[in-house]
Amino acid sequence: LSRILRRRERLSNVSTLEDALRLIRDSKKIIILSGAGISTSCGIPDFRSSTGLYSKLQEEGKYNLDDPQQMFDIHYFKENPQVFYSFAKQIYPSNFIPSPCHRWIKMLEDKGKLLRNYTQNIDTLESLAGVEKVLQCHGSFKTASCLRCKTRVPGQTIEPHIMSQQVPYCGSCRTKRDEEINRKKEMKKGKGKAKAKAQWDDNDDDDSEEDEWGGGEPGIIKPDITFFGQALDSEFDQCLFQDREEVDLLVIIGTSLKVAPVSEVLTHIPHSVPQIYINLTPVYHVQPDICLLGDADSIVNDLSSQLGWDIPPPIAITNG
Ligand code: CNA
Repeated sequence: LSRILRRRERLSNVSTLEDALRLIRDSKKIIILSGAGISTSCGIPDFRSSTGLYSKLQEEGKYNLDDPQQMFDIHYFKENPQVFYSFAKQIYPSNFIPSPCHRWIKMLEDKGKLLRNYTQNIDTLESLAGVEKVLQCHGSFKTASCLRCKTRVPGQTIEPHIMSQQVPYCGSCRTKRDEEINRKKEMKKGKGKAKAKAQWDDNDDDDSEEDEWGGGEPGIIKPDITFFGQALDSEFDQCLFQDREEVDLLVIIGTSLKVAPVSEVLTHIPHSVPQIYINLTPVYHVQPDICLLGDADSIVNDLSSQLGWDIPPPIAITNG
């Protein structure tokens, strides 16, 4: 509480749209912390809104989940990968066009004001809008990895599986397994020559050879999006450690701030750094200095026009 009171006292003259305009105009090292709310206008539902994915999953009930969050839970995924793959094409980024919010972030970057965009989104629309200083804190569909041998492949490799709702298995594991089986077969052949003819029958057992490889199928491939129960890439800590020394304004857009550790960015930057929260719905578990409630696209459009800044127009997306 004392921290909140100190902040309120320090920012007692900061509570209006004019203050937000002044802060954005004067700041040179802005961190943008963004979430699913900046992509809803692109047609990608968020998680927690009344029309979001969680209520949709609950309403549909077809996946038999105890809790809609299980869809993105790593332990559940390992046991039931087909559930995620029967759903994944609904969130796969294809044919989406960046929103005014994405383009607003790009505009701040072009003006030399963006320190970094920490996005929780996995849709890569920031990159599509041309933002370079972006950290995809929860990964993306750009790459995918084998849960068993950790081999990483380009995301396009599993696109056909996502579209046809099939679980992809690792080609690299398969190759390693086949090589191992062949190697053992060769060894046995060599040994067999030196041994008495009566023993060879016992050695010719493919199943036991597979078991020695480790058993089972090749690993499941999972898109490199962070599931509940998975740690964030260490790049997140490194960037935050570096940026906290430089940041002069934190702008939080379109997030419920319910997912840690990204939600904790607010407490990891110095208390002296002002915070502006732009969202459809208010938050009660944190106290940003300025809350601008409403549709994020309309708010950033409004802020820009009042500052006399032009948000870049949508980029033409061409197939291929
Ligand atoms: P969330 O918990 O669903 O919160 C989204 C917030 O955005 C809510 O508070 C909404 O009120 C708000 N919101 C929705 N529409 C608008 C709008 N037009 N203008 C302003 N605010 C709006 O999602 P978070 O991002 O907070 O949670 C982090 C999760 C969501 C991450 O792990 C993401 O990977 C995950 N997610 C990402 C996407 C995506 O990549 N587009 C989509 C759905 C979920």
